[in-house]
Amino acid sequence: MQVVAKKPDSLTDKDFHYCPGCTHGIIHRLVAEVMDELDIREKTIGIAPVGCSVLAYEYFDCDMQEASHGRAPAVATGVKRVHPDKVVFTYQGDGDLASIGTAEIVHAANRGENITTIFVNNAIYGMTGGQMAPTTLLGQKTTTSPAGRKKDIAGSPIKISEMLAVLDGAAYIERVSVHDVKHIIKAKKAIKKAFKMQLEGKGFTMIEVLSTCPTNWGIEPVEALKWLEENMIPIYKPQVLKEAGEGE
Ligand SMILES: Cc1ncc(C[n+]2csc(CCOP(=O)(O)OP(=O)(O)O)c2C)c(N)n1
Ligand code: SF4
Repeated sequence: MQVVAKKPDSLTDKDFHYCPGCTHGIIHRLVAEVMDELDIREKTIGIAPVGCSVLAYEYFDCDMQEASHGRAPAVATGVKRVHPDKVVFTYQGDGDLASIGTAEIVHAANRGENITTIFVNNAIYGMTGGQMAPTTLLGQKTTTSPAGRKKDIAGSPIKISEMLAVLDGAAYIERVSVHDVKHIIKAKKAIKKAFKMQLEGKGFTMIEVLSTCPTNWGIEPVEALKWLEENMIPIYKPQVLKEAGEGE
């Protein structure tokens, strides 16, 4: 029988532990497909975060290193500096990257570390049952904002990609989404471009991927895709935030 679709070689055979409808699985697949297509699996080192994707090291079939809360960019910096010939990426959620790990990501981007960050923004801490994250939308109800996030108490959602784009060391920053096929195709192109730029030594690259958490949003998987489109896209517009040109 002709094989028309298969698991990428850069994913292990292990079944994902993610909840039904969680788009972490789609994002894992896109990263793995890019590793396959660029033929870099044997020289790639991924850094796993704390969060629902803490077990990413079980799923990516390349060398993996676990980092403690928010420290993935610092760990990636060390790994890349010791092994400049390797492709190094971090895979981090918004609770991990935009809160406890804010300092690490800002300074890694500012230093222009030649690493790639996959930043999964689902507007919540998934792993801990749905705490408010810095990225939680105004009015969004979470376990720690049961009446909805209020600007006078918690401020507005932090737009990390916009923040990092102003830093000289950031070579390429794009925000993408995976709520429908059109956006998934675009997301893969962006991830591939980021890895390619790392191979060319261009400096810090980050792809923010808007993602779902049906479990802690308290809605069904299909509804979650719609919720993302209707509520997250207007605040977190998918776009290229930074693309450094030649000579920059
Ligand atoms: C205020 C706070 N700081 C640190 C932690 C430790 N911690 C546990 S899970 C987690 C990240 C989980 O959320 P996220 O990164 O958004 O990934 P998700 O689980 O949604 O994929 C962190 C930082 C915490 N729970 N609360
Ligand atoms: S809790 Fe949310 S982010 Fe975590 S696996 Fe489930 S759906 Fe995904």
